[in-house]
Amino acid sequence: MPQDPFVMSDNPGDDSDASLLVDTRPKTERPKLYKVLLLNDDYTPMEFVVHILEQFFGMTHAQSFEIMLTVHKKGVAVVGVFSHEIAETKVGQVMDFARRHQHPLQCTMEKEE
Ligand code: TYC
Repeated sequence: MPQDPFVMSDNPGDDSDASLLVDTRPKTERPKLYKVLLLNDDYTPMEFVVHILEQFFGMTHAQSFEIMLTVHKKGVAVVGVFSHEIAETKVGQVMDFARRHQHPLQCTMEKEE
């Protein structure tokens, strides 16, 4: 009895009489995350960098000092991971503050893969 609309298929797993296929894929994308990076230079005072990490990234003095030393020794460190908007704000705050104090400190962001 092929294609009789009132008789269900006998074959298990056969969708031929199903009227609805449910799409179970989530409709929301995960927000992309961005790493905020601090770069070393030879001129910005260590205490200035520590202050920035406390002020703009909510770190304790001990955490700030540790990250500052990592940047000083390795050249760069991730200081936080944020949404695009927050990362952009942090980079702007750091660059503004450094420029106002005439230090060459560089702060950038990059997409986390
Ligand atoms: N290298 C700097 C100095 O010796 C200190 C420093 C640390 C500068 C971290 C920038 O992101 C930085 N005064």
